Amino acid sequence: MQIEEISTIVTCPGRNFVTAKITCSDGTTGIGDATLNGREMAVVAYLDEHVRPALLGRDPRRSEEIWHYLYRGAYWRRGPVTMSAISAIDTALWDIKAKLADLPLYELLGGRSRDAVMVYGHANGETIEDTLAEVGRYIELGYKAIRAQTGVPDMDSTYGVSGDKLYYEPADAAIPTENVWSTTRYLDHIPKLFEAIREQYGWEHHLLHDVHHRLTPIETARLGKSLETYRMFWLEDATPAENQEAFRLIRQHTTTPLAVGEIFNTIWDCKDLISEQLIDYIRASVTHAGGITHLRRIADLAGLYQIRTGCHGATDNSPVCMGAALHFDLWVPNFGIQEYMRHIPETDAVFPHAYTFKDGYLHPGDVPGHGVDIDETLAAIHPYKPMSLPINRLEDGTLWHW
Ligand code: GCO
Ligand code: MG
Repeated sequence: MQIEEISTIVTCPGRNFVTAKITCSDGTTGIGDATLNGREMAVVAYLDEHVRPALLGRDPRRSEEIWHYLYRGAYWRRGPVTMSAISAIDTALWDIKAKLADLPLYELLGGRSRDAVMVYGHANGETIEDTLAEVGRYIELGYKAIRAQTGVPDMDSTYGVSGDKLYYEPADAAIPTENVWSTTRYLDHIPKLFEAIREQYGWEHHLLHDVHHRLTPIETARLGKSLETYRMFWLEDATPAENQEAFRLIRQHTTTPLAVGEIFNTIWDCKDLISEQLIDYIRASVTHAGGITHLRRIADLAGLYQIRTGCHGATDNSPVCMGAALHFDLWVPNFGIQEYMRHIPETDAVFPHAYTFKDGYLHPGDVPGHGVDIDETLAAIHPYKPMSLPINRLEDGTLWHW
């Protein structure tokens, strides 16, 4: 058996998605998500120009060897473009492997370790009152865990706050939108949000918050301390993680659990954070951290240190990523939580899938493979639209972290 064709499908049913599709000589197909928000076409070129020619004719069952062939074979290791391409190929190969075995993917990983996967949804609003109402909506939908974001007074825009409540999409223009940021206003405001949520809804639900890389380490320490009384499930990406040592300082000051890693590509990006126990949840995803083959390696390393998984699951992770992630989550022994930002109905129509939501949990379904398909005819009627993520400036115009 050999790889007969590898194609890339770019579609924009509301937002851009890149999907790699592998067809084998026996007719079996598998797909993987290759979406890199705002840099989609770079991954398409990587797949079409460099990966496809090198893989045609190879045995699709040798997914481990192919992973190393692509990782080492480029000489230029790591980076989001390379790793998104490798991830897509790896996911498609696992999809194929599971279809050949006629089993749901989670069975190949070692079978299920739990009944279903706890997910968190995104409640957000312009004001604390708006966010409170949204938290109530998620509770009614059955969610056990809710991420809460709110607008900050006298700041025109805040990360995580959107007009369209159930579907959040930050990539909003071809040339990056410019936002303005004030750490002082933000730090004064956020504890009030969680105080209000606990006051109104009590202590039954897990609460999460994403800072989106905007604070310094000592500011993070302060925020973590001020949120301790509200028993957060996690505080996410509070400071940029290129400098992993920064987290030592945060750890010395607060017991609020920390989550990092949605932009990480490899085990090397999280090695020190994990081995020094500087975080509690690792956010790496199937799509950006090397597919199933590499993500399970990261999870196993994390397991040695009682760090649990909390995979990135924003709208830019396509339903193909979500399906694969849910098989991974159902298996992974040190599972923590899965992010679940709902896709709009147009996206769901292009990607028919077996996963289902019930009472705050997702289940990947039991069909062979990862259970997600792509309707190529429907995909073709939604052509690619150039879109970028915003940038962020301080009030004096200094470029900051978005
Ligand atoms: C999250 C993320 C996203 C990112 C997005 C960028 O926690 O879900 O921070 O909202 O901003 O994935 O492409
Ligand atoms: Mg995030």
